[in-house]
Amino acid sequence: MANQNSIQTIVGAQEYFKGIGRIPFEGPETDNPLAYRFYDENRVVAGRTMREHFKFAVAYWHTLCGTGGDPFGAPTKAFPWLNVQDPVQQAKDKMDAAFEFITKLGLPYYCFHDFDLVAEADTLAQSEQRLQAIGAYAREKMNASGVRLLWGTANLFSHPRYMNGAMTNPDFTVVAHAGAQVKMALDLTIALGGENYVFWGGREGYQSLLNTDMKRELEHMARFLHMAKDYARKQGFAGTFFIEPKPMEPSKHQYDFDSATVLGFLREHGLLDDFKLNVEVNHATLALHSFQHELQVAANAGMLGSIDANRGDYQNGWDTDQFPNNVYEITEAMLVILESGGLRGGGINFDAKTRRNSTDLVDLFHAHIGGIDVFARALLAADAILHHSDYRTLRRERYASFDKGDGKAFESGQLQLEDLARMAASANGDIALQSGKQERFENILNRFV
Ligand code: XUL
Ligand code: CO
Repeated sequence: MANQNSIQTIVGAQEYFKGIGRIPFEGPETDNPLAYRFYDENRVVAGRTMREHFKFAVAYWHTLCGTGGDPFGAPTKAFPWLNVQDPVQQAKDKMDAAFEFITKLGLPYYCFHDFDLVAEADTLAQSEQRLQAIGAYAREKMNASGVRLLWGTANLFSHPRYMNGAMTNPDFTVVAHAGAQVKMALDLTIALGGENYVFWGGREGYQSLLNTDMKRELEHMARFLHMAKDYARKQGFAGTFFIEPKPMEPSKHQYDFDSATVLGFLREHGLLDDFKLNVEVNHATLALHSFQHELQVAANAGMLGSIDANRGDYQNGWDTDQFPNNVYEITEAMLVILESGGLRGGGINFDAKTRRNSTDLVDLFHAHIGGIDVFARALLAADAILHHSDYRTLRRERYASFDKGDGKAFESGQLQLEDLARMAASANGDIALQSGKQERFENILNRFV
């Protein structure tokens, strides 16, 4: 990855993060706040380097575009790359800042929505011209830095035209417009060698069922996804499509509620071969699941594609998108990821924002360094739990009665319900209680975290 010299070639006309160089790995004992303590990109854990395990990505929307406005107040962050008003020049300045930032962190990937890169224009044709201009610039930056595109997506939720949905809008003219936008976003993603493409349905859902034909809207969504997939495949896109589940916000109820709901939808509509899941921490908790649960549901189906990394807040019930800092929560996640053989096609995208009052540019570094180190630490802990503790043995032992005899016959489908009745009758209610040992399992986690 880029050393100090190559960083100089990537910094644009203006250096935005002055005084900050390539973030080094210095180990757990360092006092340097701008160093990694656990993320040593070349360190091999469970057969892969940390860099390969995670495929960390910077999220363009929060990190380059999120200036801290909220429903109660104005933006707080004066990002210098937003100073120029001309949309294409502003987009180029922003991209200079993005690549300087990603390269200084030493991360391999980024992710974007179409109109994070450059402001949407008044017409589709003008928007397409702008996207092509910034796409060409991105290509140069990617070649110079070696940074790659983990996934692209289209913003189908911000513009007022999408207030009643995009793919699921009751008005066909809006659905068609969404189609044009997705086509452009796919073209751009493919042109930039994007490895995956994401659908997150912020407005694909409803506020009231009284005015909603849910069945029809879901069928429209499936039809739309098939069209997008067919188009991309025709253009030679070999990557994976991800659906990102979320239960609510901004819609009261979103159709992609959680992993189980999305899996059912993909299966019902014949989309399992091309799509996988992009699971986000704070979306899992909004669905009243743990992150680990959502990952496990996806992994069970071989559908764990990618992760949007962040965290929620225990004291409130919305999508706070904070940077991950809970090693215990992420260790539980890394257990699922390691045991299921890793993410399928995707990586770890920091879909997270610094707080509104974190107004220094260096705060963006602190946030990412912290999140990256949490994942690295969690990987080390999870690997140790799997290989240097009796965690797996203890869990397997709980199911030992299915490894032989009648239990094995049950598992392999050789028994009828009448057989269970006969076996239970001969046991005559003689059932020894088997402890679940939850606290012992929790102690193993704590020992390695
Ligand atoms: C919103 C969210 C999105 C998607 C991409 O909660 O997570 O940023 O990740 O559209
Ligand atoms: Co997300």
